[in-house]
Amino acid sequence: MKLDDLVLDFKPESELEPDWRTPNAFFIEEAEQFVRWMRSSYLQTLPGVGEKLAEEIVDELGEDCLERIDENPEVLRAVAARSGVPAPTIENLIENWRALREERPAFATDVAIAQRLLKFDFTWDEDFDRFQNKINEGRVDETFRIYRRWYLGLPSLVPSPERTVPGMTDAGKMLSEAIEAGEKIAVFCDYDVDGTTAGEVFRRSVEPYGADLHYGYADPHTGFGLTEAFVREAHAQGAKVLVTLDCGSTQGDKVALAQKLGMKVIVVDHHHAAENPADHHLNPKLYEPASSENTGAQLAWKLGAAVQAAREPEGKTRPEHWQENMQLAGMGCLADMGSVVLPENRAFFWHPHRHPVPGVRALAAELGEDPETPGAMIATQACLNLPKRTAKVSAADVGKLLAARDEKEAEPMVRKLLGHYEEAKPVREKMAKQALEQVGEAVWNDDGTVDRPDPDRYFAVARLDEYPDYAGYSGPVASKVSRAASKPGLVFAYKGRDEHGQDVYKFSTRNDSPIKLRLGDLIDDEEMRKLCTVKVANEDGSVSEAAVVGGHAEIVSGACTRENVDKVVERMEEWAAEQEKKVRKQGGFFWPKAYSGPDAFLTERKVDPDRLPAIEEQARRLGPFTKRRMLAAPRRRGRDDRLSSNRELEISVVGELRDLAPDPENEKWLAGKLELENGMTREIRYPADEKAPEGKAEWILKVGNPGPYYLRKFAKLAS
Ligand SMILES: [Mn+2]
Repeated sequence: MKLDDLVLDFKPESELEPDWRTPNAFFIEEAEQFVRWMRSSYLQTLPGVGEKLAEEIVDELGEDCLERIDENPEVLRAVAARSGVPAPTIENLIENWRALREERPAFATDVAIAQRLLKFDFTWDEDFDRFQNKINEGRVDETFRIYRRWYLGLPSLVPSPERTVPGMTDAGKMLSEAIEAGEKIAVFCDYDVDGTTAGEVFRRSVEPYGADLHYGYADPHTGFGLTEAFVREAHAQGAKVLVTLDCGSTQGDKVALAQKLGMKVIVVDHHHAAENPADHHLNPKLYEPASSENTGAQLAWKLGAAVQAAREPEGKTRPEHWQENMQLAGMGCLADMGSVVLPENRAFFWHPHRHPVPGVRALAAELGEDPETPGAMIATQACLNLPKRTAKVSAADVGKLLAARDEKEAEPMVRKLLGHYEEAKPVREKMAKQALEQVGEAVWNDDGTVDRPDPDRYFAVARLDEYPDYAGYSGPVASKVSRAASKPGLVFAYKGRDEHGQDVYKFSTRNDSPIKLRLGDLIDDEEMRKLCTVKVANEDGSVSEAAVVGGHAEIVSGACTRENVDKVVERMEEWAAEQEKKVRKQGGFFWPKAYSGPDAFLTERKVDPDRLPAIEEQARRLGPFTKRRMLAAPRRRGRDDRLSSNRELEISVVGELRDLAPDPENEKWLAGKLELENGMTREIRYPADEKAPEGKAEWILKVGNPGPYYLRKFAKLAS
């Protein structure tokens, strides 16, 4: 296959919307070319099937070979007869086929899925370059082997602990020796889901060796990270080693104190890295570029793997480390907005997805969510994240739930979390409603342009004064604001007056819009740090000042005093304007290579309507396989809805609206039909406050929802 065979038609979205930047978007019209490779690649993942046999199967059974085998595996016998492949090999395959299908619920055979695969691997510019180079060199096979591994989330995608962060192996050895010597190990975890799952993953990793552990958790209401109180407590308990998980990098002074008290310290963190005297400072962000995108829970999993490698006779990890532990780490990663498309993360989400820990299983069951699909556990994660949102739940409560040996043991904690979740939900809703009223909504016009509220400003800003117990919800509210206004959201929530007499606001900024700003860069912005400096109490009663601002690539949270709220907004606007200038100078619509924000956007254009039923069926069968942005959209409870939120796929079709009438169930919508060019119809809804176009138009469908379709006109068409 040559490059000419693949029509890779790049169209920067800036063409669609000249005033706002988006990441590189592209359209692939000829994904059919890939389908054969996908089929063959899929077959090669099955035990006993090599490249040659896979080719024979495709040759013999044709394009729909997987579907045919699925219907009746006996058809494989024809391959044996024809190709001279030993009959026992085929008999084995026939016998195992159904079990293998159970393990791998989705086939990578549909054009639409092929497109998604391509799309996901192109999230980063350098990946795209790599792909294109390989095609140019005629190395399509190799490229697709990479895709296959990626798609299935095979364990081989996971880099070793040492490759993840240099020094991890030695840290594992040190812990192994401490366990051998029966020394007490103190473990301090962050309070969010990434932190609490990190703690539990680590515990499960070293538990088989009888490690003597003492746990502590951060408290968001007194500050972020390792505390002097815990260091002293660990010392009093006789701990000889201190491990900090998902925190610690910026708490060098507490680390030094622990060392002074005779402890060896291992810091495992993926937040902003600073000077730190730890014996092992394991933070990928110490390197430029970062040595890994792992979150705290994944790093804890790697450290656990390093301990196991040091302990096990053959230097290998324990098999269960790749099941429950890995699934739990994947959950932490998802909660921290880890990429759902990064190859390694695919392994964390997909490969072990059948093995959730009992506490998570019990909680998900109560919430009506599917514990086998990490990305589907939206309410479950929200519950586990309560310590971050409200002072009424502590991270230690969550730690206890995650550590439960069976569902019965988990029950009291499940009850407790659910109780507080129910209490918090209406407050969260009210906060969101109030914020949305302040911000307003973006309007998508018929000609493809977007009218954003307050168009001269980069951020949609809301300020909430009445929810001091729930200021931790500023983040999720900022996401909603961002989606509604179609630009980055910034939400301030009043936390109350502290012991120093300061009126403190927590703020969060989130970006679920097509406008790309590397919000994470704000963390290092000097002016921002100055504005977010507040008085904090030290353990000895003295008062000092600290900058409270942190986060990741597209997520920033912080705190400031009442006087500085407006100044923070102003600074962020200024900063965004500078960013835009920089990007334009670098020549275009995409971010420079280091960008690690949300995924590229791709719609398969003008799909042949005859293919729609097959695409719908494929979308229904897809696994956890979508953009985080979509995962974050909460839906009504109920199995169908729940799955659909995880299985969206965008295509466009040409059709005409028919029979539009007010939707009796919701005044915001008109209900009717979309008639496609082949006469097929689909139930649709259309916003009641927009004028519906007459005649044929190109529409974007999100396939995989139980329906009806909510229509969005394809922006390009109008021109
Ligand atoms: Mn984290």
